Amino acid sequence: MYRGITLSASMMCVNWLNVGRDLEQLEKLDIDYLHYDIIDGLFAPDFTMGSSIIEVIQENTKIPADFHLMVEEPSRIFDMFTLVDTTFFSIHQECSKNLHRDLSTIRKKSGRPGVALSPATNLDVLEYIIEDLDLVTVMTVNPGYKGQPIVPQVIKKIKKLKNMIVQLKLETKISVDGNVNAKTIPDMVAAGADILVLGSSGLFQKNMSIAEAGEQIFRAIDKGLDTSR
Ligand code: S6P
Ligand code: MG
Repeated sequence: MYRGITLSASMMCVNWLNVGRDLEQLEKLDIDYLHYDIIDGLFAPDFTMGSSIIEVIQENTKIPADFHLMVEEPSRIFDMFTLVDTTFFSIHQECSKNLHRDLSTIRKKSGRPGVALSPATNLDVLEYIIEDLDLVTVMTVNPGYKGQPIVPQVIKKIKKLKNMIVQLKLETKISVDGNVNAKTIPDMVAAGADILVLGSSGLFQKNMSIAEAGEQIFRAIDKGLDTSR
């Protein structure tokens, strides 16, 4: 946590030949969460991590999990996961036929339910569900790949969502996912982002250590918080 902003490292962006070293550096930087992207090749292209990979990482760290399922009918695979009271668990609104039921199941399994929204999905879909959420994951790129440019309209979406949460007097957190880096963080944070999912453009940059990238990110958060006042 840096000045009230939660930091979640996107594990699909680690250096797979040096995962242990990356984990050590993430722990040194006091990263709050590890973000695990699970993709089914249907809702979003490509494949990422399955249970065997996630388990190896979890056996080697105490950093809590922030799951992001980009999976059609996600309840089919809920049993794959062990959830505890710190676990963020986001499923896509676009993927669930019974969103309220799925979120209730996540809560019953002790997780912290979240809804993820692709860039083009309207915030209206949250109207009858937002009270049940611990977080909303606002996708700032289209789901599927690392290294994509931000969809610029999402900044006004974050602002609108923040207003909705404030008006309803809720504690729901806003997580932003995709192209979160020194350039984009000031606007995201000023718009109301609480959780930053940090990937290849932010924390896992080529030619820069995780510690150095972390410093850049802290300065960008300062910039965003100082302009929002
Ligand atoms: C994308 C996924 C994300 C990415 C991350 C990439 O489908 O949900 O979590 O891993 O956002 O970060 P970057 O900086 O490469 O866009
Ligand atoms: Mg993600």
